[in-house]
Amino acid sequence: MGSKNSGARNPLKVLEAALEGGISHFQLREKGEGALTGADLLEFALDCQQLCRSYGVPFIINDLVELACQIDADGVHIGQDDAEAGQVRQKIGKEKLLGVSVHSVKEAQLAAKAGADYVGMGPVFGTTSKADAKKPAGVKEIRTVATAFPFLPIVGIGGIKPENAVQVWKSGVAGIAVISSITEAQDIAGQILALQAASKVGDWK
Ligand code: 3NM
Repeated sequence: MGSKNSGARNPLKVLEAALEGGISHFQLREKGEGALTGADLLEFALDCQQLCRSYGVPFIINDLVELACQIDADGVHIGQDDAEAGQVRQKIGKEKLLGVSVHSVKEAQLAAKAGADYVGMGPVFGTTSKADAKKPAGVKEIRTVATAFPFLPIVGIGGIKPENAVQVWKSGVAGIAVISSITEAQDIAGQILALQAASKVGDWK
């Protein structure tokens, strides 16, 4: 999430509630109308980082490789239209997390070769959180990539809620990435629990 994803609520309070609720990673994605820049963005990023550190949760920055390096973030996530993954890996070093958004086996293969620790795939469902989101793709390609690269962690993204998360978990993802269904939830911890619990549905069969 970014500073504009929490509606009337303070984004740092929303992040804190999500950390308290048990999110495993946090990605700062500062985009869209009114997005913070310059010193304001730096301050917000440092506040998010400090909160994440206090919960021992990795803090990843979307797109802004320079900012990630400047504040020693735990990782960077880039899309296909951003910097080239191999160059980003060189820049951030071996120890940092690198995530790359992919939409096909070919893109996943290139990302893995360039040193990605995980790939993001989406949008699985319709989303209003990303202005330039592609058409909802469902989970078919996730299954294909998961089968082709069983050891490459895939994170599903886009329109994921507790009601539809089971099919995403079942497609072979290692994780799910969520903005609105957490930032808009009244009970943030309860929502996170429901999203996580969806990974267990059917396990006993
Ligand atoms: N990336 P929500 S979809 C940030 O398809 C982002 O790569 C996407 O927000 C992609 O959980 C998306 O509110 C938006 O749908 C995710």
